[in-house]
Amino acid sequence: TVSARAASGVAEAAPADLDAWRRAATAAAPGGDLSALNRITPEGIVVQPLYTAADTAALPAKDTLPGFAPFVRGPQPTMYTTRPWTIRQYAGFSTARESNAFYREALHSGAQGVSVAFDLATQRGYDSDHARVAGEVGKAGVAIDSVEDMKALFDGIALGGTSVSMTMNGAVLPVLAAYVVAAEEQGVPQARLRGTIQNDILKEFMVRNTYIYPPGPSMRIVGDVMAHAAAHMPSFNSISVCGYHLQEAGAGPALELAFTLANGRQYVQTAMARGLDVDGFAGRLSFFFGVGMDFYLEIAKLRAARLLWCRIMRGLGASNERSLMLRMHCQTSGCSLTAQDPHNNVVRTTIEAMAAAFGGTQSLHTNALDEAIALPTEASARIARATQLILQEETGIPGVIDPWAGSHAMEKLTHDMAEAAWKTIEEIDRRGGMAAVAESGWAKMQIEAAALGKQARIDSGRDVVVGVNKYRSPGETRIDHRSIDNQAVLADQIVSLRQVRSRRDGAAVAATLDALSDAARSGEGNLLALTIDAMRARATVGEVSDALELVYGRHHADSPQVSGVYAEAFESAEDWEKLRGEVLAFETARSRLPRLMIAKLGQDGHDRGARVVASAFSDLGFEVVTAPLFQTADECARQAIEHEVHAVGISSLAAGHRTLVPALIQALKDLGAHHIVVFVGGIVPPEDHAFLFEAGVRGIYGPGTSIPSSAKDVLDQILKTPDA
Ligand code: DCA
Repeated sequence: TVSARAASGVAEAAPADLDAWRRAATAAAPGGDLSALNRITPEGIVVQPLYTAADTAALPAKDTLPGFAPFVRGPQPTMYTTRPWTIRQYAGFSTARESNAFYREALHSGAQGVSVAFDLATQRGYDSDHARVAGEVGKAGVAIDSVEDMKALFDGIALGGTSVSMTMNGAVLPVLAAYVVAAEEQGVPQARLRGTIQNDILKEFMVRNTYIYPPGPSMRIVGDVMAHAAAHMPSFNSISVCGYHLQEAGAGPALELAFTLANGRQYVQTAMARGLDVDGFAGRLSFFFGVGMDFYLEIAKLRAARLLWCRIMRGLGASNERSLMLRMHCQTSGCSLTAQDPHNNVVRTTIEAMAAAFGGTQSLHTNALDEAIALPTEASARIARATQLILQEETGIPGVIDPWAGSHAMEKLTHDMAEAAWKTIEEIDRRGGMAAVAESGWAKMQIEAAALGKQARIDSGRDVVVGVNKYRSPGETRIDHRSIDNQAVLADQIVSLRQVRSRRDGAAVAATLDALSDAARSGEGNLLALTIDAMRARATVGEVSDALELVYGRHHADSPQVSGVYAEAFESAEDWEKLRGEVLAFETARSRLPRLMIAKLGQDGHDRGARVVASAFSDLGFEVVTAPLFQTADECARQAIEHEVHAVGISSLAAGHRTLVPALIQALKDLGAHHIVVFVGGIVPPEDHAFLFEAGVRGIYGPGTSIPSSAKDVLDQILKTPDA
C-alpha cells in the first residue's frame, strides 16, 4: 500500500527531477534569476546553491581511496583513525629559557610537537647585539645566537622522540646547524632527528621578506639543505613549502594553492638539477597551508592540493608512492582574526580548524584569540590547544576518513579549485617558471592585487567581518596580553654571547668560517655540512651569516606598486568621492598634494599592510613614497625629509613599535623636521597607545580600521600642522 511504502521511505525516494527543482528555485530566486543564487569568488570559482549528481558525473578523481594515489582522500590509508593530526602550536618569544618553559608546559598539556618561532634578528641572520636589531630581540619569537641558546631551548625535551618544526628561511644554515649540534650534544645523532625546517625562500621573496642573500645563492642554500638532509637526516622534512604566508598576504585559496605547488615544483627541479634522485628526497618535502573562513573552499583546497601534487610529481618522473603524496601542516588564518570583540576569534579558529581536519591535514596550529593584538598569553594558548583537543577527543570527527567525499558539492568544488589553480600554474610556466616570477615581482603583484581587492570589499561592507564592519560593539573589550621586555632579553643575550665568544677557540672558529666563505665562492661543498662544523666550534648565527654575506651580499628588493585595484573594488562611491574632494581641496590650499611615506622599521618584513595602505592611499589621491624595508629609525627620518613628506606612516606587526617609533620621532626632531606627522598602523596593543601618543604619534590605526577613515584622519592631522 501507499502508506506502507511511505513508511519504509520508498515514496520519498522518487527520482530527482532537476528541471522541476530549477523551476521552483527560479521562481523563488531574486528577480526570478537562478544564477543570482550563485556566489562567484574573487578568483572566479562559482559556488552554486545546489549540487547534484549531474555536477559530478564526469569528474575524473571522485572515486579514490585514502592512502592511494592521487591521495585526494588523504596520504594515509587509516588517517586519523589510527593517529590523529599532530597538535603543533607555533610559539617562541623572549629568551631560550622562557620559550623552553612554555614548550614543556605545552607538551605536558596535550601538545604533540614543537614549532619554533624565532625573533626577527635571528631570522635575518643578525646576532642579538647587532645595532640594526635593537628593538626586536626576543619580541616576535625567541632569540637564538648560538648552540648554547639552542641547547637551552630544548633543555629537558628529548630531541630523539619529539618532532620539532622550525620556521627558518633566510638564516636556515646556522639555525638548522645549531639544532643538529644541540641534538648531537644531547646524544641524538642527525639520523634520528624528526621534524621540519621551513627552508622556503621563494615565498620570502614573494611576501614575507626574511631573505638575506639574493635569489641565486638563496636557492643554492635551499638545495644544500635538501641534499644534506637526504643523505644524513632520513626522518627530517627538509622543506615546508608554504602557502600560509601567501594567504596571510592576501592571496585567495586558488592563488595560494597555485603558487605553493609551483614553488614546491621549483624546489624539486632545483634539487634534480644538482643530480639528486627525485625519489631519494621527494618523500621528505612537506607543505603548509593557511585555512581561512571560506569553509567549503578551504576543505576543497586541501583535497585539491594532494590531487595536483601527485600530478606534478608524476610529471617530474617520480615513481615512489611516497614522492607523490602531499603531506601538510595547516594553520588557522591569522588575518581572519579581529582586534574587535576578540572572543569571536575562538569561534573563527574552531571553524577553520574543522576545515583543516576535514581537509586531512597532518599537523595543525590553531591561533589564539589574542593574536590580532599581541603574542598569546598562557590562558589564550590553552584555549587554542584545547580547541584541537576537543575536536580530536570529543566530537568523533577523526573517526571517519575524509567524510566530505562523495558530496556532490565537495567533489565539484575540489575539481574546480584544482582547475583554477592549474590555470595559474600554466600562466606561471608561460612566464618562465616560479623562480622567474618570484624574482620579477609578478607573483608579489598578483597577491597584492588580491589583498587590495579584499580590503576594498571589507571597507565598502561587501565582505562582512562581524564586529568590525557590521554588528560593531558599542564598547571595547579589553583582554590581557603578553608583553615582552625586549631590553631585558637583549641584556641576557649580550651576556651569553660574551660567554660564548670568550670560551671558544677563536682560531678554530675563524677557520670554519673561512671554509664556509670559500665554499660559497667556489660553489663546491655542502654549506649546511660546513655550517654544522662552524656552529659546533661555537660560531654565532651572525658570524655565519656574515661569512656568506661577504661573498653573496645582502639582497635589497625593489618591487613595483599595484595601482587602481582598490579604487575599482571600492563600491561606496559617495564616501569615496567625498574623500577625493578633500584631498583635492588640500592641494588647492597647500599648492601640492598631501605626500606621505609608508615605512616599516627594523627587521619586520611583513609588508602586506604597508603595501595595501600605500596603494589605496595613492588611489585616493595622496602622493605616496614607499620606503625600503629594514631601515633604522635614523635612515627613515632622513628619507622622509629628503622626500619632503607631510607624514610618515609606520606599519608595525612585530611588536618593535615601543622602541622604534619613539626613535623615529626623536630622529625627526633632531633633524629639525617637527612638521612631519607620524602615525602608526598594524598591531599595537591598546595599553601602548597612550605611550605612543605621548611620544608624539598622531594616529594609531589597528586591524579593522577602514582605509578611507584612516586617510581622512591623516589628512586632518596634516592640515592641523603647518608646513615647514
Ligand atoms: N597510520 C600510520 N602511520 C601514520 C599515520 C597513520 N594513520 N599517520 C601518521 N603516520 C606516521 C607518518 O607516516 C609519520 O611517520 P614517517 O615520518 O616515518 O612517515 C609519523 O606517523 C608522523 O606523522 P606525520 O603525519 O608525518 O605528522 P608530523 O610528524 O606532525 O609531520 C608534516 C607533519 C606536515 C609532514 C611536517 O612537515 C610538519 O610537522 N610540519 C610542521 C610545519 C610547521 O610547524 N610550521 C609552522 C609554521
